[in-house]
Order: sequence, then structure tokens, then C-alpha cells
Amino acid sequence: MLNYPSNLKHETIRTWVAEMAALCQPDAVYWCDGSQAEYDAMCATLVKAGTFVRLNEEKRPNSFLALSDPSDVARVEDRTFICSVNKQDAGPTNNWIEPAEMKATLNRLFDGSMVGRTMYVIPFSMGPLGSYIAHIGVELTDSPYVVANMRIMTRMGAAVWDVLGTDGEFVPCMHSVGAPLAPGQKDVSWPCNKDQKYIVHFPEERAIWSYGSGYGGNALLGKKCLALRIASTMARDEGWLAEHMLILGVEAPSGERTYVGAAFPSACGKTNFAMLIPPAAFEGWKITTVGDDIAWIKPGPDGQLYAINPEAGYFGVAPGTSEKTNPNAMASIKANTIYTNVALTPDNDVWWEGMTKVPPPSLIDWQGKPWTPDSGRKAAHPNARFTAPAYQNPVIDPEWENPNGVPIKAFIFGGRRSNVVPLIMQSYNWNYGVYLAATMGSETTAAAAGQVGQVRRDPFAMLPFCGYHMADYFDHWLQFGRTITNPPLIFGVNWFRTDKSGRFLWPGFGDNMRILKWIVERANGEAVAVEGPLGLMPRYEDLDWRGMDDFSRDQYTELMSVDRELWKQEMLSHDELFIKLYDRLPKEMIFMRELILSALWRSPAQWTPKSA
Ligand code: TSX
Ligand code: MN
Repeated sequence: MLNYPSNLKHETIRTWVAEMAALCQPDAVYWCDGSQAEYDAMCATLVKAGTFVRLNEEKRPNSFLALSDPSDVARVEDRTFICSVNKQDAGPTNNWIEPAEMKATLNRLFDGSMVGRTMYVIPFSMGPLGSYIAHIGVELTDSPYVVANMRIMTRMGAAVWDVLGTDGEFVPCMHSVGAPLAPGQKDVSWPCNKDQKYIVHFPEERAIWSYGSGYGGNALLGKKCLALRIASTMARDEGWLAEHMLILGVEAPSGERTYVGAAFPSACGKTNFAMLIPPAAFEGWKITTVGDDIAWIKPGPDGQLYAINPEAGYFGVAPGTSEKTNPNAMASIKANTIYTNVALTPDNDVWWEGMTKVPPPSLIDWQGKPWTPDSGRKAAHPNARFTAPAYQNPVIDPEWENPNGVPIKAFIFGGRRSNVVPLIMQSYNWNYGVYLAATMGSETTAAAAGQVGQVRRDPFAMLPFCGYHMADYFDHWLQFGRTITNPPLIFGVNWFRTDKSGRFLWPGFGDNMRILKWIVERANGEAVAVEGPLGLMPRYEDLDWRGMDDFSRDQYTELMSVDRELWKQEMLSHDELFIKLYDRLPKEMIFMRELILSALWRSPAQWTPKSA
């Protein structure tokens, strides 16, 4: 029989765990309590199994390196399913399989899937325990690596049973690496199933089943599966938002703090933006981090929007992270961190591409092979990760665990666009903001699949994460805006515009503070903007250029210019998305397109905000 924790009074959970144990047939069932001692024991188990290597205790205290199977290195979008009752409800941007058929498949796969392994029961809260914005999940997994990561990424532990009481709501999350062990069979350091992977969501039942992968969002089910795909459907039904957004605070010299949410597709430097350090000339200004990936946003009692970060840690991309690009991230991962698929130095430290200008002369690469700078391979996998506790961030926001959330004054949407899209614009109103976000596009980089430099539409940066029909999601945003007092202003940004020779026109990083300052001043009714064909824009003199005297008005003009003919092409590609979503597309999208087109039609061939 199962050794239930004494404070678990929830009959449905007791029965469910027993049923799942009977299905998966693990050798043992272990109930996680979330303690430090348990975490330490879990890491020791992982070291013994060869999954973890303990890193240099002086340089990386209490930190570990895991190297995954080379076939299990990222989320698997083509194996991700939204199994709503009706296919139409999943929409054309999600994979769908009929729920009964999928359940039959999953029952077959999970039958005996944990033989020879331990089933861990992970109670976790997404968001501060007991917050009215938070939600609870229970993950059953046969991966101790998942347990260790979930302890960092969520509020995990026995206190969750108290919050649930006898009949509290929870999202059941089933996970198996899909690699049962025959009697006497030796385990591998990264068990997974090379042939079959399924990341499955049942939005009506609010249940998650994941099979075959031990990596990232495939396996840490609180993150993309619960906090985005399932939560987005809960949010639609209940009148809130679950977004792929960072949340940051902008502190002015007066001490006043303004919070904004920002959505960017992958490879745009979201974590860097969430931890931005303002230029030296911006004395008294400070950025604080509430979250770097996901925001849950609800109208508060005053009708304004409040956001929490449902996560408790950072599962960030390591390559490209350095003392130059993000010193706060580097400080966050100094200790108590799990590194996955980075390279190992001879003195048991870690390294990845972009960490230092000059690579170390010799390393063990992410595949466990000897590596030198001339081997012609990457030392770290491009999707290598760190898992680090959020409280280690030197600029963590003082309110980051406030159960009531932080008040959101602006939303920012941005993609990676080498041309066409100006550095900054503000939408005229909520509906147009929804249009800007819905039509957001980003150019693919080497890290992403497909042709490099192609623009891919990624509405709200939610394309892989929306648990229902994308057009219904637009409609939810439109409707949501009507229900709130003082809706946040909506902005579009592009840090990645280049000149004719391919050089970045904007220095980015800390200098993005100049844009952020204008945004919060707009939100607080303080800064000036002029009307352009695409939205409201700052003139050169409306931005704060202190400490950046090498940036000319002409460079600004190039960064902010709107090319009429290019934008007509751009609008045609918006139409491609709209036609894909046509059956449920809100008519506002079409009317908005018409308004912008007519404004473009009447604007000069090259429009740019004119100085006074
Ligand atoms: O994260 C980035 N941000 C946001 C920072 C707050 N990156 C890295 C993106 C890859 C994940 C950026 N890269 C940003 C940016 O604003 N801008 C750029 C483009 C860029 C790169 C290098 C330079 C300038 C711009 N300059 C030099 O290398 C000297
Ligand atoms: Mn993300």
C-alpha cells in the first residue's frame, strides 16, 4: 500500500496516485516533501546514477552538470498535442488527436512504463502558496532529474497538501521517461524513449500526460504545459491571462516603481531584458525582475491588472549569457544551479559559447567528448540550460512573491526583425495593440529550425504555447480589454534592425533602458509622442540620450523609419496568418488592417517622426 503523507487529506489525489502507480508499476512510490535534505539526497542519487556531475565546490557551490541523451535536447513541438473534445477548439496552429484515441495510446504507453524505477509524487504551486492568482499541480514522474529541477522552478513541497485540503483544485501531471528497466538491466545516465514522445494536454479535463522525454518543457510540467497551455484555457474560461511574458519593474530616481509585461519570441533575449542594467548615465534608475518567462495576470478588486510570476526559478538558455550580456544572470547561477548540456572545464567548472571571448583550450563537450577550440563543433548545445533559484538574482523585485501580484501599466511586444519594423511604437488603443501582438513576427536564427532569416509569425509569442484556437485567444484579449479599468498601454519594439551592410542599428542591452523609460513615462502620462502611420512614436528629442552622444539623429531616423512599400508587403503576410485562422478570426483584426493600410496609403514613402 502507499505510504501517504499524513497531511494529504485529498481523497481524489490519494486514489489517483494509487491508480497511476498500478498503471505504471514502479518499484517504489516516493512522496516529495520539498525539503533541502530531500533535494541534497536527490542530487546524490543523480550523481550515483551518473546523471549529475558535481561541479567545483569553490567555483560553483552545490551545483551540478547533467548531459542529456543527444536525441533529447529540446521541446518537441511536432509531438505536442492539444486533445480538446472538438478538433476546431485546438485550432489550426496545434496538433490534435481525438481524446479517447489519445487516452488509449497513453494507457498503452504508461502501462508498466516505470518498472524498475521509483515514481516520485511532486506537489507544487505555480505562484506563491495560497495566492488567489496561483494554481496547484501534482506531477508523477520516474525522473529524479525532474524532481531536482521542479524544486528550483516551482514552490514544491508538503505545504501544498495543506493548501489543497480535502477537495482543492489541482492539475494532474503524468510524466514518464518511457524507459522501464528489466530485472538486472543497467540504467543509462539519461533515460528517455528515442522512438516515442508525446506531450499531451487535455484542456477540458485540465490534465497533462508527457511520455518519452526528460528534457525541459517536455518534462518539467509546471512550466510550458501547465503555466501556459493549460493555464491559457483556464484563463479564457475564467477571465484572466496566462502569458509568455517577462515581468519587470522600472524604478525611477523618485523611488516610484512601474511594472510592465513583455512578450518576445525565442532568441530575442527575454531573460537579458528582464534583468537589464541601465546605462551609467541613468543615475537612480533601476530594473527589477519579477519574472523572466511567464506571467499570470488577473484584474484586481480595483479593476486594474495584477501579475504574478508563477515560477520560482530561471530555466534559461546558457549560450550567449555572459558578464557582458547579463551580469545579473551570471550572479543568479553562481551557486545552487543545475546546468544541462553545457561544457565541462578541466577544473570542473562550466563553459558555453559566448561566456568568454576566448574559449578554454580544452573541455569536455555536451556529448561527453573531449573538445578543443579547433574541433569545429559547439562545446555546449545551443539549447543548453541553467536551472537557478530566482531569489539568487541580485535585482529580484522586492514584490516578486507578493501573492496579490504587481500592477501592470504597459505591455511590450517585440520580435527580431532586421528591417521593416521600427525600434519603438505605441498602439493607438487596446484593439490595435492586440493587432500588433497578433501579427508579431520574428526572424529565425541558427538555433531555431527552418531557414535562417525567415520571418515566422508568432502571435503574442504564444504560438507553441496556446492551449486553444489562436483566433479565440485574440478574441479573449479583445474582450478582456473591455472589462478592465485603465487597461495597460501596448507597445511594439524591435531591438534588431540592421543597416544596409547588416550592422545592428541599435546597441540594445542596457541602452534599451532609453526605450523603457519612455514607455513608463507614457504609461504615467508624462512623455510626448507623435502620430505616425503605424502608431504613436517618440521624436528624437523625446528620448533620454544621456551618455550616448555617439548616436546621431540620422541613425535614429533610420531606426524609426516606416517604408510604405515594405509595409504593404508586411500587411500581405499578416493576411496569411488571418486566412489560416479565418474561421474564428475576430472582425476587429480585419478592420484594424484596413485602418493601418489606409494610413500607410496616405503617408510619405518614407515616414519618420519629425523633430520640432
Ligand atoms: O538580449 C538581447 N537584447 C536584449 C537585452 C536587454 N540581445 C541578445 C539576443 C540573443 C538572445 C541582443 N542582441 C540585443 C538586445 O537588445 N540586441 C542585440 C543585437 C546586438 C548585438 C551586439 C551588439 C549590438 C546589438 N554590439 C556589439 O556586439 C558590440
Ligand atoms: Mn519561454
